[in-house]
Amino acid sequence: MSGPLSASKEVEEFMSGLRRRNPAEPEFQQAVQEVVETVMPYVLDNRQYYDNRILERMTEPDRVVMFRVSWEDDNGEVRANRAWRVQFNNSIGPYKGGMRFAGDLNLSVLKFLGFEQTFKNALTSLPMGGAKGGANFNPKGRSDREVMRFCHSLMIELHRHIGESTDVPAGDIGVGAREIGYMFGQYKRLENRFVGAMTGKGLEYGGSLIRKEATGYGTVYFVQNMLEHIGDSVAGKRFVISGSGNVATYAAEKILQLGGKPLTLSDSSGTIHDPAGITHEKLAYVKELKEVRRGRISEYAEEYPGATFMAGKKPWGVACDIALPCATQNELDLDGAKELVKNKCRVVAEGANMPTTLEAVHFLIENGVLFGPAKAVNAGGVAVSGLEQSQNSLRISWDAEEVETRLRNIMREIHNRCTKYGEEKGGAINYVKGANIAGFEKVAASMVNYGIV
Ligand code: NDP
Ligand code: 2IT
Repeated sequence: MSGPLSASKEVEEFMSGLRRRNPAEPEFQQAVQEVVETVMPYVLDNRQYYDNRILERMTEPDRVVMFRVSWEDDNGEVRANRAWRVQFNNSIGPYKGGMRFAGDLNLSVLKFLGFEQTFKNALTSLPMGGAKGGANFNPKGRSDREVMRFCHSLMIELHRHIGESTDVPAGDIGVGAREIGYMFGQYKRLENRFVGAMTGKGLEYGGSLIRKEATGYGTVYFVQNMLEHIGDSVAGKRFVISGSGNVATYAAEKILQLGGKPLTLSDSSGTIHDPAGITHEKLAYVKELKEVRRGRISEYAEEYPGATFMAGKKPWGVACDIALPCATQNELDLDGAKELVKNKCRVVAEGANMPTTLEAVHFLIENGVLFGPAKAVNAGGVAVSGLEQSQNSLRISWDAEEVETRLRNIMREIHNRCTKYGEEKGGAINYVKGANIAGFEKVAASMVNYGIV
């Protein structure tokens, strides 16, 4: 190929082909669009990537496994669910990524997550490829025994496709310590081998200290790096946070440790706003509420009458300095972004995967909000999963301080990579561009070395 090519025309042509090949997959199309918009000029400047059709190959998963999970509920009724493992790209290491359980889960969501994971894992610098999996199973309201039977049944098929050097699943929405325990227990039984084929394991059986905290802590470390880059800090800042699960609660914990003030948490029913701030004591209540009693965030406002519960509302209308969407995809739309800008929010950092719609991302960046994309911001979770794999292979465990120091350093390095590739004329950092190009470069260079595979 020769002659000058226009990036915007190439993006348009590429996306129209991708939409044609992947109809009815809006989340996957959205995740690819965000990457291709920023990476195409780099691809045109580095013609080996263009000529080797790297973007075309990177947007096609290596394989997708889809299977039935049959199980029996507590009433003796037979149930059938659908499960998947999307093994997206193993160019730089064994597949790695979480498992999600959600009633409305579908292939489009899992393909977007597996695609994102490939870039995120590359950004950590650890040798991990990208994958994602899960099932259209809603664990809410299910007994422990029902969840156990479901997880055991799922692993009867999944175990054939995973392994410590093949594909290493972990948790995500609806999959926490309980589910990992049931899945890993069944894996070990079927394989008759005790190996690090899953991460996020309990501390008693090969898990890593700080893995549980890692995504939330890493999110706030990334924000700390963004602020330090402009000569500021977390201390005294007001944060709005969505979600009240693993990522949200440990983000709030690290904010408190660094002297910031978390004001909100949410779940799929609504948002609690606590103008006095969510303290360590109140956070301990939330963890117990969500992890042990499996209750709803609305109960917070009954426990702490200074707080209000806003049924059906997202937190973006609450005035803040920094917003952390930490629940689910597309939860922060253009209207939410306008509220944040109106209230002079300065930083938005994605603790969840793709929580911001594309038009909201564009609006925030155009209005001077520092925007941290998921694949950089929330990479601390999978990074500590990578450290869990290393500890399992070495048959040792590091103490909490050692793991957290490594996590902090990895988040700083990811920030450095974003600034290297994302610096605009005038010195401002476009973190979306920086993260996408840095993640792309490592995977793309490996693929070129492998030849046409
Ligand atoms: P959890 O299951 O622990 O918590 C999820 C939270 O998000 C809950 O408060 C849940 O509320 C809320 N939520 C889920 N679905 C929806 C929805 N459709 N609408 C509104 N709220 C919703 O999951 P995590 O905290 O682990 O994951 C949160 C996000 O972070 C996800 O995007 C995940 O992919 C991402 N992530 C997680 C990592 C990890 O290590 N766990 C690593 C990197 C990213 P409710 O209880 O009402 O459903
Ligand atoms: O989205 C994610 O990065 C995760 N859910 C964590 C994946 C992992 O393998 O730890």
